[in-house]
Amino acid sequence: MKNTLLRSWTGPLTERLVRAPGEHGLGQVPAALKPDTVVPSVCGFCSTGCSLSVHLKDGEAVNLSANPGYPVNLGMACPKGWEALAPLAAPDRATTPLLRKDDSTLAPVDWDTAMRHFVDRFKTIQREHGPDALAWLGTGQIPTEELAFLGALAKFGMGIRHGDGNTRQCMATAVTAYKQSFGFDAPPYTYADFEESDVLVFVGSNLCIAHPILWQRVLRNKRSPEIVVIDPRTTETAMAATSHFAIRPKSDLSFFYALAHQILRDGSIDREFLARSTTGFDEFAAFLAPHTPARAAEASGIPEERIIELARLIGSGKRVSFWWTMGVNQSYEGTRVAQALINLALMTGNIGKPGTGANSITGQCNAMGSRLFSNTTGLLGGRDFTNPAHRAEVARILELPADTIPDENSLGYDQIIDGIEAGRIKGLWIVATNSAHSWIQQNRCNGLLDKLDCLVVQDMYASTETAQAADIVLPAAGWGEKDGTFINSERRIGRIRKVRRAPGQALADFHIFQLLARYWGCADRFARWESPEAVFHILRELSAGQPCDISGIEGYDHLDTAGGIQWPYANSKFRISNSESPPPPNSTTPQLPDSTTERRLFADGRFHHADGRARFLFDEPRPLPEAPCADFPFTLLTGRGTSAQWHTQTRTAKSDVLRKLYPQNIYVEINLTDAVALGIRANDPVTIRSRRGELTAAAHLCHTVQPGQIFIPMHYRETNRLTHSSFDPHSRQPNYKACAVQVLPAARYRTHSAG
Ligand SMILES: Nc1nc2c(c(=O)[nH]1)N[C@H]1C(S)=C(S)[C@@H](COP(=O)(O)OP(=O)(O)OC[C@H]3O[C@@H](n4cnc5c(=O)[nH]c(N)nc54)[C@H](O)[C@@H]3O)O[C@H]1N2
Ligand SMILES: Nc1nc2c(c(=O)[nH]1)N[C@H]1C(S)=C(S)[C@@H](COP(=O)(O)OP(=O)(O)OC[C@H]3O[C@@H](n4cnc5c(=O)[nH]c(N)nc54)[C@H](O)[C@@H]3O)O[C@H]1N2
Ligand code: SF4
Ligand SMILES: [Mo]
Repeated sequence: MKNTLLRSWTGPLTERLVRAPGEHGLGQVPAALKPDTVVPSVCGFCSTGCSLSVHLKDGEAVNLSANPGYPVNLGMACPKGWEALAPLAAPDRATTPLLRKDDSTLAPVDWDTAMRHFVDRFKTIQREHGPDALAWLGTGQIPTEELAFLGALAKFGMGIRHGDGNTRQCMATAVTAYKQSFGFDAPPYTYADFEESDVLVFVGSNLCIAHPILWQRVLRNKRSPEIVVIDPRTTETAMAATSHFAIRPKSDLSFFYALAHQILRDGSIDREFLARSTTGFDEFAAFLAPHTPARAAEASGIPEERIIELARLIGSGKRVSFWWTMGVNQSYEGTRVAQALINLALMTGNIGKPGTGANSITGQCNAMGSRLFSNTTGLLGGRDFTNPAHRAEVARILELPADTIPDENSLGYDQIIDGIEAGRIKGLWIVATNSAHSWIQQNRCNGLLDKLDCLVVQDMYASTETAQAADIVLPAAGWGEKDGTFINSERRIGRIRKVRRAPGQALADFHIFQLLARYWGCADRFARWESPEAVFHILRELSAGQPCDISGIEGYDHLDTAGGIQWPYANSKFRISNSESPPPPNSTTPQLPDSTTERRLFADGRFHHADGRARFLFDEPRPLPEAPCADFPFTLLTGRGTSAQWHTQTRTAKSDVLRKLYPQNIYVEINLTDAVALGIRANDPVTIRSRRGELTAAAHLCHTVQPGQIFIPMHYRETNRLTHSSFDPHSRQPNYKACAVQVLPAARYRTHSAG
C-alpha cells in the first residue's frame, strides 16, 4: 500500500506507528544500536533462552552468531537459533491487515479499516450476547511486556473475560503441580544443576531434540553422572543416557509410586527435611503400601529388579535431579505424575541444593512470562482473580477502578472451544498461536472456527492454517523486529531487541495493542503503557512482594549488564511500600547483589504455602482414556521430530538450511516387527486411522518405538486429526501423547474400504 494512501485512511496514531522513525524503536533500528555493531538478543524459539549476537550493517541485522558471554548458552546455539533471521524474510509474511470480503476471500485493507471492523464486530457481539461471548487465545512466544498488555487490555480495557494461552497445551500441568505442591508456580532450579547432579532423571523429555543446548549443559557435568531416561521411545536422549526405562505409555504414575514405595521400604528418606519443610508425608506413606515394584512391573513392563535398582540409586544420598517435559505434562493424569516426581525429590531431600530439584523444563521462549504475567489463568504477577486483596492491589498499582478487575477465572482453552461449539462464544481473537494445527482433535476445532461470527488472527504470516480461517488478519512483527523481555526455563529474564524493520505495514504486537486501545476507547486506562520498557517498570511494581518479585531489576540496561536476571530479584523499597500485603514466606531469602551467579529456590527449606511447607499430593493411577483395543490396536505417541523443526513450522519451514535437516513430508515411526507383520516396507505409504480421523504417512521402520506403538511428529498439519480430546482434570492440559489407532498399509486399506 502506498504511503500516501495509508495516510489518508488512517488516524494519526496509526500513521505514527507505521511510519514514524525512531520512537520506541519503531520505523528504524534505534539510534542506540550503532550501525556495524553486534547486539545481544535472546532467541525466540525454545525456553532455553540462548543469547544470540546479532550483527548489524547500516542498522539492519545481516547475520548472527551464538553469544559466548551469556551464562545460559556459553557461545552455543542450535540450528533454529543460527537460522533465526531467515523466517523474517519469508515471502508469505503478512504485510497488510486483511479483511474477509463477501465473496469470502481475504483482501488487503489499511489499519484503520481493520481496527474499525474489529472493534465494531466485537462490540456488537458483546452488546448482543454479553461479555462471555468474546474470548482470546494468547501465546508463550511474545515478550512479557506484550503478554501483559494483551491480558490487561482484553480484561481491564475491552471487558473480555475469557482468555487462555497456548501454554495450556504445554505448561499448564507443571503450573498446577507447582502451585498445589509449593504454593506458587516456582520451578526451583538453575541450569548449573545440570552440571552439579550425580544422577539426572529425565522423564518424558527428549532434551537432545527439544532443548539441545541444555543437553550441552548436561555434557559439561564433570561428576560422571548417571543419566536416566524414562520414555516409551528410545529417543536420541535415551540413546545418550546411561540407562533407559522404556515404560508403557502413561504407566508413569505406577512407576514413580513404586520408586517411592521402595525408597520408603529401604529407609532412604530425609526425615529431618520432611519434618521441617513438608506436610502430608504420613498419608503419602500409607497410600504407597500397595504400590509395590511388582505391581509397577506389571503396569510399566519394566522388570521389578530394575525398578528396585533405580529406587536405590535415587535413595543413595547422591545429588539427584528430576527433569520433566511433555511426556509428563501432556497426560490425562499429568498433574499427579509431576507431583509424583516432586514427592520423590521432597522425600529424599533433593531440593534447594546444588544438583537437585523437581524440575519442569519449559517449552516456548516465553512460556514463563505467559504463566506469570498474561492475566489469563492467574491475575498479573502470579496472583489470583478470586482473591479480593489481590484484585485491590492490582487496581491500585494500575490506577484502575476496582470493578474493572474480574473476580472470576477465565475459561480454559478447551472450555473456550466448547463455548464456540455450544454457540456461547461468538468472537475469538487469536494472537501468536496456530490453533487450527496445534489444538487436539483438529477436525473438531477447525469446523468450529468457521462457526464464529468473528475470528481475528494476529500473526506474522497470513498463510497459517488459522489465519486462513480468519475474518480479520492483523500483520504482526516477529522476533527481531521488536523489543521486550522473555523469561526462560530457569526463571532468567533476558532482553530481545529490534534489529530489523518489520515488512510493509506489520506492527509489533505491542503497537497493535496500543492501536486497539485507542479504537476501543480505553486508551486512557493504558496511558502509562507507552513503550515495552515502560511496561517492564509496571511489571516490576506488579511483582513486588510476590514470589516472582523482580522489583530489584532496575531496567533493560541492568538486564544487559547482568547477563539476564533470575527471579526473584527483590527491591526492599517496593516491599515496604506494599506492606499491607504480607511478605511471601521466603521473601527473606538472601538476594545476591548481582545475579550473574546462578540461583535456585527453596535453599532455606521454606515453600510458598502459608505454613511455609510443601505438600505431598497423590491419587490412584487411572486407565488410559482411550486404550488400544482389537479394532484400534496401536498406541499413537506424538512429539518433537527434529531440532530443526518448530511446532507448526510457520517459521522453521521458511529457512532453506533448516528444511534440509528434516523430512519434508509426514512420516510415522513403526517398529520393524510390526512392519514385517503388516507387510509394510520402508517408505511405504501407511494409513493411520483413529476414531476421529485419518492420515497417510511414509513408514519409517525402526527400533526406537516399541512394538504396538507408533510415533508421529507434531510438526505436520495432519497429526492432530488423530489425537483424542481428553484432559488432566486439575490442569485442563490436553492428553496429546496417547490414543488408539489402526495402522494399515495404504494400498491394502484402499482395497479394504472399497470392498
Ligand atoms: N526442535 C524443537 N524444540 C522444541 C520445540 C519444537 O517444536 N521443536 N518445542 C518446544 C516446546 S513448546 C516444548 S513444550 C518442548 C517439548 O519438549 P519435550 O517434551 O522434550 O518433547 P516431546 O517430543 O513433545 O515429548 C517428550 C517425550 O515424551 C515422551 N512420552 C510420550 N508419552 C509418554 C509417557 O506416557 N511417559 C513418558 N515418560 N514419556 C512419554 C515422547 O516419547 C517424547 O520422546 O520442546 C521445546 N523445544
Ligand atoms: N499432537 C501434538 N500436538 C501438540 C503438541 C504435541 O506434542 N503433540 N505440543 C503442544 C505444545 S507443547 C505446544 S507449545 C503447541 C504449539 O502450538 P502453536 O502455538 O500453535 O505453534 P506455533 O507454530 O509455534 O504457533 C505460533 C504462531 O505464532 C506466530 N508468531 C510467531 N511469532 C509471533 C509474534 O511475535 N507475534 C505474532 N502475533 N505471531 C507470531 C507464528 O507464525 C505461528 O503461527 O502445540 C501443541 N500441540
Ligand atoms: S536451544 Fe532453544 S534458545 Fe537455544 S538456539 Fe536453539 S531454539 Fe534457540
Ligand atoms: Mo510447548
